[in-house]
Amino acid sequence: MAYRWKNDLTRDDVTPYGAYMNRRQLMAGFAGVGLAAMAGTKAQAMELEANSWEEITTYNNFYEFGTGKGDPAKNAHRLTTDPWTVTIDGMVDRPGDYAFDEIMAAMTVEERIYRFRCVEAWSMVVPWNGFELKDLLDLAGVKSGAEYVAFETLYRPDEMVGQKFGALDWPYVEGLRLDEAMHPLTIMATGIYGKTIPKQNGAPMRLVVPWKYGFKSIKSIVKITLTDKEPPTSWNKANGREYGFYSNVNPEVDHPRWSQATERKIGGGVFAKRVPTLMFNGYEDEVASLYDGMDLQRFY
Ligand SMILES: Nc1nc2c(c(=O)[nH]1)N[C@H]1C(S)=C(S)[C@@H](COP(=O)(O)O)O[C@H]1N2
Ligand SMILES: [Mo]
Repeated sequence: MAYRWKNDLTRDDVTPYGAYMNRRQLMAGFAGVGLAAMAGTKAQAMELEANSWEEITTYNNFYEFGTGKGDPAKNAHRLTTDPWTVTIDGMVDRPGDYAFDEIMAAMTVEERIYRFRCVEAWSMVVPWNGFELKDLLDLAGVKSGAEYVAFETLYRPDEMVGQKFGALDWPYVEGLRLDEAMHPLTIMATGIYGKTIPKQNGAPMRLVVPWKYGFKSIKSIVKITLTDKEPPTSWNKANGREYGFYSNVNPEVDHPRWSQATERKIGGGVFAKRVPTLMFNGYEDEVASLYDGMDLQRFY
């Protein structure tokens, strides 16, 4: 069953690139006329527009292919994604190597249009295609006593040119609490705009946790481990004071070096101004209860 949530982003919010450009030109035409009048409803509507294919696939963070925003689009073509195997191990009933094709045959892929908020304070809206992580974990069978899920990206420096440099400790690793991993909003994305997910976006399979900062959404996953201990995570290892395990989007908890109260929407055009960041990135109704009683300043 498709999970229903209070979603304000529909297929109608996904604007084809051409129409999007026309609209930007149209907005530019208005610029001198009635800025104040435009500020209300129209600016609000713009906020919900999905980003273009171009924006989503050329402005990336994927340090395995370089640290520049344009590096992944330039370098990721070297990555071999077929064949692809995902090892699922640890506290599961059916540990083993799962072929990507075998996983896909067992999963139901659907579209999820989600806000995506990087800890660097930029954001996009992405029409993902994917399946619920819960369904994959059920395939392997989570044993009682498991409390966390650890994820690992491929380590293959021949193809991932950034891995020749020490920008991060390789392989990239991430983790979730089991209840976060089982939440119906948490997906494994295998596509964007109904097409196979591009390599720079984490082919063939990457995590998407829409209420957390983007770095939690680990790309090109080759290993998933169920464990009873909080697993190490790449950015926390790199700088634990700045990046915590939870990393829930929270406008009230600033990064030590910048405010998280607002964000810059990629491709905002002439009206590009920072917009307020939403608690749990706008998914508060769905996920706040996961953190009942937790001090969100302390567990950042
Ligand atoms: N393996 C891996 N996963 C990663 C990253 C990375 O460098 N390596 N960058 C993260 C960060 S910081 C962000 S913001 C998102 C970017 O996803 P996108 O390029 O699809 O927008 O991927 C995340 N997943
Ligand atoms: Mo990020």
